[in-house]
Amino acid sequence: ELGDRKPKVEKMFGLMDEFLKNDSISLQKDILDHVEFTVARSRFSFDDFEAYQALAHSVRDRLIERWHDTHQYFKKKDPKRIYFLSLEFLMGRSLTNSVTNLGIQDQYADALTQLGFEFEVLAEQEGDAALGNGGLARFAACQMDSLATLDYPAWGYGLRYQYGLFRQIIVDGFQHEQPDFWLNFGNPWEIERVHVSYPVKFYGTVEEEVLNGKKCKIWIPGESVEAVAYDNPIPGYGTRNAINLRLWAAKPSDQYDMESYTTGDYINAIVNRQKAETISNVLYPDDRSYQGKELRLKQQYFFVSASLQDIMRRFKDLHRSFDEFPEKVALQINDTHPSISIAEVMRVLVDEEHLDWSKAWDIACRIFSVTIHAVQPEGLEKIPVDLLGSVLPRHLEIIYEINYRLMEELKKSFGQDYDKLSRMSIIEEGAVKSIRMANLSLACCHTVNGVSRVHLETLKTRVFKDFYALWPQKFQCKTNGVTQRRWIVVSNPSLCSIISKWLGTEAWIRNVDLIAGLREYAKDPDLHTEWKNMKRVNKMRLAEYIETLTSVKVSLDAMFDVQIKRIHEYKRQLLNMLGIIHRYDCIKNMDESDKRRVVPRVCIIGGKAAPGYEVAKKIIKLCHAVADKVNNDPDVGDLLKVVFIPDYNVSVAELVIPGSDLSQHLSTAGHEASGTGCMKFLMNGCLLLATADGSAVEIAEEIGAENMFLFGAKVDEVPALREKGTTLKGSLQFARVVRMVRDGYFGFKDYFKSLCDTVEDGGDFYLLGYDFASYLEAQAAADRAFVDQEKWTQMSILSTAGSGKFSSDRTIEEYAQQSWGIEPCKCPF
Ligand code: KOT
Repeated sequence: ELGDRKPKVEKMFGLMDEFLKNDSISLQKDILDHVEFTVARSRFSFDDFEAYQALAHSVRDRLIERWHDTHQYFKKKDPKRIYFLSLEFLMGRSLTNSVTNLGIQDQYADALTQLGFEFEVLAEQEGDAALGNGGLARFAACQMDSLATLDYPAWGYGLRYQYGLFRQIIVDGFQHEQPDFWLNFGNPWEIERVHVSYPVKFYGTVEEEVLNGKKCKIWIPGESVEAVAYDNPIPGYGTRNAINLRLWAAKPSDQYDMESYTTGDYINAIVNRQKAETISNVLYPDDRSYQGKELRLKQQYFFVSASLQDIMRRFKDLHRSFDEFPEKVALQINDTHPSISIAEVMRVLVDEEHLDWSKAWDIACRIFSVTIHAVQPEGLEKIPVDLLGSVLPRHLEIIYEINYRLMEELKKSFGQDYDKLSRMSIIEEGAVKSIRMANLSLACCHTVNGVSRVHLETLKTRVFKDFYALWPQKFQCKTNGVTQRRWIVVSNPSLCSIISKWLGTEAWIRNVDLIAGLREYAKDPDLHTEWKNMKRVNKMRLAEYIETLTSVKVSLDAMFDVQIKRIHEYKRQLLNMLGIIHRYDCIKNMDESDKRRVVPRVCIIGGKAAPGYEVAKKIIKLCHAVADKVNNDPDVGDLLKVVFIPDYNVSVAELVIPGSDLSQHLSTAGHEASGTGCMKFLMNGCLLLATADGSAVEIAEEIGAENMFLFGAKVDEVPALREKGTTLKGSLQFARVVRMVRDGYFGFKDYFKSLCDTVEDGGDFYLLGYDFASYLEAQAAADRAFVDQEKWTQMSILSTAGSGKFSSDRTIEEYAQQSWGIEPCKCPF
């Protein structure tokens, strides 16, 4: 409230420069000012971390400037906006990405050199923002970068966890989890918005009321928690647009447990209040198993309710009638985790805005679309009815009503086919009666997106077969992509310069289709020289990192063979390990002249296992057990090294990917929805050894199957192979390597027994035995190709040249046009 006081706007403008200046001197001054006044250290005495903090704050100022302008412009133009709701965002570090996208990286590098610092060294001071588990969350981060770069009026919404994904430490070869308290030293990239906050309610009862002669329901909640906004500006590249990622933190509400105060229990009342904060405390680390936990449901509703209040407030600022809502708002839900938002929109429109049910449902159906990342029906989220009824009683009623109407509609198409009706029902009967969040999403969303062509096919023909028969037009393919800004420009600057030099332009950074222009030079000896140098320097950096972490020295002449991703049985890190054991066994049985023909390898594996996932943890231990034996065997020397990189995260990926020669993507066909790691390797000119699964199928189409090493059973062969079950025996070679593990060749005999059982004794659900022979052939083909370095380099160039389709810019354009109906809104100044 300013009362009578009038701000002297003109005077204020006069005092401020139009924009912050980006010349070297101004940047140096700004950094020093932040050292002194933000970090509160003397400018004559500060360390690298403090220098990083000051640097980050000066970058943040520049981000905020553009972000203000963008939002003012969006407000003025009022275009249809896309709201991207995701429970997870895996942003990684922000510094280098921000200065790159702002286009002031050289100026900053220069300013720091003048001050006696090195940009890269300071950038290393930053910790990762790891508010997500894996593919789904990194996909959300890449989407934000593309949305900003392509000038779309977009907002991201999520949760500001105090603890991100656990840190993995390895003790005696076993994974241990430690909390990631990433906010310990402050987070310069976020802006706390204490005044942007909304109450979010839980529990309580539902009562009936008569309003204007009409019966209606009101929810009398039992608990209220405050959601406070933390804004994270996301700058686009080559544009002044910067969009917002708004993350919610839980704070006690003033109304929280008022009773305890009035009964005089002051201390306990305060202690109880603090409990509210637990909602946004910690990220769930199991990425695809649902345990029906109350806290998880509260997290989902908490961020959904706050986001929708924010979205509706923004809409109501400019519009009177919800009739216009679908023209101004598109809501994208990242998997079914935010799908309680469908019931919440219905509750607000019907109970609070007093719209008719059918009108409200029509609006909901026009605004929502969903991306499914799961492949198996078992991967679909279910919430026990009792739990939902207790935490969100009104929402449960609404879901029942949605289901009742859905069933009535289905009966019109399918008559009394009760089997089908029960499969399609949102309510699952059974020992634990549950809500099928995917069916709720399918009933409402106008578009259901699969993340690769193979995946969409699985959704249509298996997972959602019945829904596909009814609503084929809802199902769309939006093959994933990754942002070339982070995965080439930021993480592999030498490759970036080579590409720009040979294409004669930097335009590919915004228009990645141009990268195909490299094909023309795939055989050019000069390009080959530059390409090989780039790879060697990146390998050197990776080798140093490996030595620092694991004390293993590796040869730069060896093929760097990498598998980095979450540890899962279906991703078959075990197949990789068994392949390594086979290689080791072969070397052990060779004479010296045979050994001279062996292509030396450094096998690098990295990834986290969910804390309760025993089999995955055993695979990690096996990596270490094998590494111990192999790396210390004088018969082997540089011919084979095995390295497990601990605590795999986004910044580790940025270091490892540019230094890899070969990358492995071994999922049993039909199990990887898409895979996005493979796209990052592809962009960086690493050759792919992969099954014909997820996006690898499309990669083969783009670069030619002859430029990668494909192996294994095909998607449509897998079910029949499984049928054969116990009669299906792996090769003798397979039996031999499994036996080595069983017999304790690498120690820990009893511990590994159950791991061996998963691929033998009639088990082998993921068909490691069946695929083993073909896997070894693909590995042999990779060895042969590596010997011919000219050929290898050519394949590498063709991989980068063919990676254009896998930019998230393409993915976002498809979403914008086919699902959201939005247009770019470019800030003109
Ligand atoms: C999460 C919950 C249930 C089922 C699956 C998931 C899931 C899937 N989490 N991450 N994913 C991955 O998402 C990526 C982005 O779409 C895909 O590339 C990858 O194949 C999925 O495994």
